[in-house]
Amino acid sequence: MDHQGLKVDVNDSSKNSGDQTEDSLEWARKAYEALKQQQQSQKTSESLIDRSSTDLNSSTEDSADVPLNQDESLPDNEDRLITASSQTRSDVRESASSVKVVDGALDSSTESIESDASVDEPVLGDFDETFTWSAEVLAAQGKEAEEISIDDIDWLGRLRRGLEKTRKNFVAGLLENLGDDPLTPEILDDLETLLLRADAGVTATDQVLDVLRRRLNEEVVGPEEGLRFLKEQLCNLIENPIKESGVDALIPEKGRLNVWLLVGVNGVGKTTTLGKLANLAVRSGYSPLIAAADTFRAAAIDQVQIWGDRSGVQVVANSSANADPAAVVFDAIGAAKSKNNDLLLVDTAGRLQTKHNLMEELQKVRRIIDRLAPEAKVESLLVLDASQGQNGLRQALAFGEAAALTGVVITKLDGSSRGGVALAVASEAKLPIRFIGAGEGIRDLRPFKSFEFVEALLAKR
Ligand SMILES: Nc1nc2c(ncn2[C@@H]2O[C@H](COP(=O)(O)OP(=O)(O)OP(=O)(O)O)[C@@H](O)[C@H]2O)c(=O)[nH]1
Ligand SMILES: [Mg+2]
Repeated sequence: MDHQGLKVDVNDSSKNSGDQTEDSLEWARKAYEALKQQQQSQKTSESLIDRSSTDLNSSTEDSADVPLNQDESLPDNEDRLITASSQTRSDVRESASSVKVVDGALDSSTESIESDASVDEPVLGDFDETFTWSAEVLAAQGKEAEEISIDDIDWLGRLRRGLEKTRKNFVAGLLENLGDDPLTPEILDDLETLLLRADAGVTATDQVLDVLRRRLNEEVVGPEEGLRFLKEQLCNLIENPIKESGVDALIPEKGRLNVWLLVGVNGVGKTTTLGKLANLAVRSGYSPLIAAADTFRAAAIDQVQIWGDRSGVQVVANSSANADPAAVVFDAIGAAKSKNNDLLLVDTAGRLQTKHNLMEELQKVRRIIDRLAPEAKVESLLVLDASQGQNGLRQALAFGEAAALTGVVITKLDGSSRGGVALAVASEAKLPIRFIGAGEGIRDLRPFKSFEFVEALLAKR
């Protein structure tokens, strides 16, 4: 983990903790003020846009709810979402009212798109403990107080809330044991139990404990340093597969077609993740297209269509009974090429690894993509329900062969006490975690950052 850019070193042991708290608070206050101003100027510019669009086209009714890329002026816009470029409100509006592709047929009506994405639009909350914690996490990643966005703060709050259950079991026990005294071998034994209980898996737990025990053999380790060192170890472990992949964050490559397949067992959140990704992509200035390749359940197409509509993203589907998923993907690639979409999100049917024919179906989809779009950048993302913990992971690993997995999306971190499964994903599946979902809302998904995850997992307060 690179901490060189630290603006506020929350772990600087040369400072006494009173100074640190003051520094962090001061930084947080500055950030809060900057965000307040940002929100204010955004409101003003929004009302200006609204007024001018009403003047220009008073009959346009479908645009009011379309997500707006909030802070185009922000320098860290690219970091905030999954991309570099920004999108104007009118771009989004255009895509929202453009041609829809359903059942392989073109429907050029500009019917009103029901978009409720803005229901989740983050607003600046109070200057409270959640805010100061989130600000601290951002500061520790080297951000300037003026650089952060409401989105950043909002997400960290969601992430921390999402990990509450895991934390309650894990951190409460850990801190109770740690107390004010230096680490002891007994405390490490307890930590081992806690990690296993949080579903971190045997491999990851052994790895972390080995390093901690070795350190403890060499010197006395105080509780603060113990916690810092533990966080560092957990971060390193999760980062390993990400580093090995050579790609820090999964971002669609501009100027070429990216195909992201979402695969996994039944009900883990594939379709929901696809809907959230489509929204994130639109907000990030991409032009996504959705392939409804879950032809197994009749209702699946409707579900995908609703998600597509929420972000104004077109859906390619074939509603005839027993439609071949590979044929849907075939049509979708054709549509994406002709319309210059840069990201094709493919929803697939949930399946168990024991269903041989379904696994073959997945391979067929993969072959079609490779044949039809050899130039495309293909990602095969395994969607994993955190609440299923290790069991889910084991089941899911069997996907590896058929789907040539390149990464993992962890969903349902909210409400799960098994957030530690992220560690098992890294150490056992050796796959990079790319996104995490912590809620059912359209914005409850973000690119995975190990530092933020570990901080949220081990947040003291
Ligand atoms: N709490 C919570 N619920 C989620 C999350 N992601 C998905 N869900 C819920 O999980 C349920 C299943 O989600 P789907 O997206 O339909 O799952 P799927 O993998 O597509 O399911 P199949 O297509 O039937 O295999 C829905 O009720 C979602 O709202 C999450 O991050 N948090
Ligand atoms: Mg689904």
